[in-house]
Amino acid sequence: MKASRLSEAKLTILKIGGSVITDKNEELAARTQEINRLAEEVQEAGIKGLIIVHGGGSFGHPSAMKYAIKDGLKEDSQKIGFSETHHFMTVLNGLLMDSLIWHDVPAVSVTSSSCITTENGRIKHFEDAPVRAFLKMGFIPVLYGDAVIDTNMGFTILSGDQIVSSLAVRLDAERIVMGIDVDGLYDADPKVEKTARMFRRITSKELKELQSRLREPTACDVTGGMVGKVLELLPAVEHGIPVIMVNALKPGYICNVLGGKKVEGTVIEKE
Ligand code: IP8
Repeated sequence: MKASRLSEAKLTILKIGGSVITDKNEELAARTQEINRLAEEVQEAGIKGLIIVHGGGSFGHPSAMKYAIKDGLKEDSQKIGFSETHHFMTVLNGLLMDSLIWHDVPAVSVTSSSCITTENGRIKHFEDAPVRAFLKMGFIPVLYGDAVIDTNMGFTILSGDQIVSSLAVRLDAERIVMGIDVDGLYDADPKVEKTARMFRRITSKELKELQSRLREPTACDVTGGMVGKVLELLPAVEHGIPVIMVNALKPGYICNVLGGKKVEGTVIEKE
């Protein structure tokens, strides 16, 4: 569905990676200092027209993996795992919401599993009227990767990245900012390979070629780590929406990029 532009305010969608706000090497380990710093940076940037989407990190992924939620409903014993995964996401979301509101940011949590259903893992129905209305009123909607109902599989895991891409296209966003835990997009995993080279700018065509060479994630991640991320962003990039990948662990980067300043990172563009 092609959406009309939302008032004059240009829309930015900010994804905050699960590996930024949690420690993925431990279960349920929130990085509260990073959460607070990022909330402060969002407040300082003070931009109009912003949606925040966050990932699952060590809150969503371990139980999603333990109960094989992404593979769909196969036996009743998985149901408690669905509930647990969704619940842990609401806990992580609550920590971010607490901090945003404490920092005077008019953020409103929009529960992904209550407004999105998928079909074979792809977004099929997205009740986006509340998100649009919140934006129009000057609120900052906050969504997150979640355990969701799937019309064919019973349920599955929906990544925050697919939500970002879908929202960006539906709402005709001006840009997507991906706050990640490394400096940008590399031709190999920079945490493993010292010779990994970072791209300053890459086109969707080059990205498609690169896809097959990027490794699968090492830490627990049911939605495909960096490979999953770049794949999910392609529809938005091909719609003409640029993606800026920056290191959200570096103080000031998110504030600067939101404020339109140039920061070190990777820009993904159509051409
Ligand atoms: O971290 C996945 O979202 P992502 C959320 O954006 C869950 O891939 C529940 C694992």
